[in-house]
Amino acid sequence: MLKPQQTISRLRLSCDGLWNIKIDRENVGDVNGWSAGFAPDADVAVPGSWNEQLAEIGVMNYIGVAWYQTRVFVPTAFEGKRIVLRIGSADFSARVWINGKFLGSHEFGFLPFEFEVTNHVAVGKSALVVVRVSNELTDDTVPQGVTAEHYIAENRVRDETFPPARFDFFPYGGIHRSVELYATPKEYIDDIDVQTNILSASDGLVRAKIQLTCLDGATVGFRLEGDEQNWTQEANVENGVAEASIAVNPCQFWSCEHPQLYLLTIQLRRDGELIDEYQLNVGIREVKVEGAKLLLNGKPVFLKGFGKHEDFPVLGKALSLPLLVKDFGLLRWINANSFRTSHYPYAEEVLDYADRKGILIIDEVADISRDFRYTSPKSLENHKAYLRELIARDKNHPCVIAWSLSNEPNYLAEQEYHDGRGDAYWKELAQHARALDETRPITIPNLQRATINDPAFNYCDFISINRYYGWYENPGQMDVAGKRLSEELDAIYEKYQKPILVSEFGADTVAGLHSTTDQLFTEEYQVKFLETYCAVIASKPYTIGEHVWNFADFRTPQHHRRVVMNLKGVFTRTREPKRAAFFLKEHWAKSPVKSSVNGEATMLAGAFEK
Ligand code: GCB
Repeated sequence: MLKPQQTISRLRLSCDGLWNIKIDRENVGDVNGWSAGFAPDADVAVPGSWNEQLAEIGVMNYIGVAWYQTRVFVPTAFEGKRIVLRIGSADFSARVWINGKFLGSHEFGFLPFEFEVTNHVAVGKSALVVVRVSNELTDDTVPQGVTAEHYIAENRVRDETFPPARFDFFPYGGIHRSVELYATPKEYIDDIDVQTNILSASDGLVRAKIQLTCLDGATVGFRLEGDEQNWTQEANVENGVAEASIAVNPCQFWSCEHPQLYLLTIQLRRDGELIDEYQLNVGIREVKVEGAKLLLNGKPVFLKGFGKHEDFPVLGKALSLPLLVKDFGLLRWINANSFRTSHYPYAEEVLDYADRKGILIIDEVADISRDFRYTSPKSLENHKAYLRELIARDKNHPCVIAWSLSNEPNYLAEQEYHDGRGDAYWKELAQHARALDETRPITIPNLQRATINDPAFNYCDFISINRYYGWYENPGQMDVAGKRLSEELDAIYEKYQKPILVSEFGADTVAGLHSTTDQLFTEEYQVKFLETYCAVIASKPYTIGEHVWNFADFRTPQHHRRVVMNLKGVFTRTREPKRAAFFLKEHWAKSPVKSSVNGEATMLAGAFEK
């Protein structure tokens, strides 16, 4: 799915701003006809989560339906064009109307969706947009939901959180990313699929496949612009498709140190006349898993970074550009080269920025703590559809180096996972992922309770493990923790012979709390925890990276083990550094020289672009 863009043939109109909201606790909005407009309860900022923004009207912990509305003036410049309404994300599902006309629904959170509205609006007049948003989740949704009834049925009252969630981050509701009305020509460029290869030290290849809504008789021009040179090609449209293979020489490959982007301009023409134009940044690079290594452009790369969250006071899960710039500045400051979009796809603006800054991204499906007692064929179907939408959105980003299909399945160690059902599930999902994108490795972060016999490991190109020895187990005993981590890493490598990323490890830390002895929650203990893990990881030739949990403190549902937030951040929620930040900055400044599996020393790539 192409992001809206302003070009010579396309126009964009932001619908962000202050909208109206009406909370629908009794779910009566449909019968009361709110889709045609309603008397609001309050104003609400879009993008924004309703929770903290409107806490004072009683929606801080609200799980349910809320109706949004705004009026948008459709400019006369949109006359004669195809007009589309696009919502960057509405969490976790939405139904949309324009001028009272039902446009459709979207079931997945954290992903964009759009509807053509050409025939439902009048140019030169305003249109009423109504969106019914729900942050409810069920057994079949991605991610799965949990209710008080589940807790009782499972006899696990002690695990209860409020609001109920199957995951350890706050289930914010709302329209979290930008809403736009955009216009394209009636015949238009529908999709672009770019793949790149390295042919030699100075030769790169860009293969572009363009989907068009017009059939034969049209041509497509391709122009690839480098800093000093341009390459052009022309192709005929056949059955709605045009393709080009552009050899780039001399080629600057995209990397962390030098994130070179080439600007690809696609022009659709008929009889020499320009119909539509779209531009895309292209990074020429290759990612591969070979033996026990992760290779970027043929060189081993060691991932230094974090699991993150989209989370900030008042904003909730809303996109904030100042925060984006701040976070990338901190990543650079701390010498990180990567992060995982734990536990859901982040805003497209984040990936655009990572392309520019040379940050490597593991892009995660919002499937969290999947419980196989509640997993049905419908769940798998939804999971596959989610992955399809994610890959369609993010496939052209050079920063995306891997797909994470899920986080920590088998969280409750239910036996249904290990009786063949887990294996069959991942087998089918992994096949699906590879059919959609054969160029990127896949992984599924494992938790210890799923054991080293986790069926997910069979289908991963590299293994990811989330570990908390020294925190949830062996608290205060980092010597025991380091030993257990070391033994487990060896056991996993011996069994699977695949490279391993330690994709989570961390300790809750109250900024400003200190101790001379090993004491949970102190800044010193967080440093000792991270030092111990990093030393073990560095001693293993088959490890390909360390992602600390978490970049910053983040809000969670209420639970006796959380003080409002998960405090495992290396930065506080408002981005002040804890002591551990200085440890990591120094540790990551040394690009570690690790002994490789077959004995020779390897200098690892991945220092931040200077
Ligand atoms: C995990 C989860 C993450 C939690 C973290 C924790 O394994 O993947 O979502 O926040 O542990 O701090 O418990």
